[in-house]
Amino acid sequence: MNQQKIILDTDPGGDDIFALLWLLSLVKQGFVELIAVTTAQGNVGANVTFNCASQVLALTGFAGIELGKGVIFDATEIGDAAYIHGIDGVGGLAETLPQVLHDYAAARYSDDLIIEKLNAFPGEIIVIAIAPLTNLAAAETKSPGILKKAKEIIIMGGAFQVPGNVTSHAEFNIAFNVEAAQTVFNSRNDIVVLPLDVTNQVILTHVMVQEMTLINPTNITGKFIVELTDFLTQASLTYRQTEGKSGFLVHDAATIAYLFYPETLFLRRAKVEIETQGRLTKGQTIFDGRHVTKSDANSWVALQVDAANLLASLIEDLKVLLIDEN
Ligand SMILES: [Ca+2]
Repeated sequence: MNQQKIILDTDPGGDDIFALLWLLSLVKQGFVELIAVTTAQGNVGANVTFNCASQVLALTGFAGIELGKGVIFDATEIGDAAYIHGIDGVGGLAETLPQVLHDYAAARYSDDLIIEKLNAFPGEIIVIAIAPLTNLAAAETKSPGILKKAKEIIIMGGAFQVPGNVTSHAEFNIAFNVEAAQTVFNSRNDIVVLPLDVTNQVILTHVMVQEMTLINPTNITGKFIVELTDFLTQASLTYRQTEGKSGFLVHDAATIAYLFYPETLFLRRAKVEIETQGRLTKGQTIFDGRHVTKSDANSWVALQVDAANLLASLIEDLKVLLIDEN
């Protein structure tokens, strides 16, 4: 089987964990070779996202996967998202997870890892970025042209025809480090973008994950998924993210759907620009929505989603992680 080489750039907890678990399920099914997980500062601090990713890898039997530590960016005007993801990124559930097996102090920085792997496998690796773009931009700055060596770059970020989630106009991953976002969007002409326009419609619920666990009710990964879903649901309701529906937005998982279930998404060719200055609009992602010739297009932007089938695909694949090895 032709395995797809992937690097996941991520800032877990929260919905990142669902994207990571979905990817690990595809590894288990033989569809993916996960080259590295490069953690990023974002939802919570760099050491917290590193430890969280390590614990999820240990939980699912993938502790051997190399983990990068996030490049530090301290000039952000946007606070982290610990208020929604908990100070450990997983709503206090970190204590229930296996020990951290990767060594933060000894780990390599995520930008160095991205540079090394893209040079080792030019044109072969898909980079999935579901965090602020600090690591990718740092790699591009250190080694200009390096991001062109990826087979494809897929980003969860931005808000085009819907409000933002950190300000009225800006989405978190872009707003956290606007210069980094600009660097990445300038790096090539085929960036794939999964913005809030589609991810706002992808609501994972307790009922969905509870039914999933029936395949093996005592499995600890299943138990963790249900508890994390319940925690994120409460936070989402508090911050009015789901129009009152009991569930949470599993934003980052949309990137995995694009790759493995592309029939669930409808994309538009566009030139995406990042507002890096605006007093009220800093961090906004903008394209020309008129039906005119697209000069200098740099992206494919998802604007419609078949959320029911995306979520069904996620649930069916996660079940694979709940089956015990003999
Ligand atoms: Ca994320």
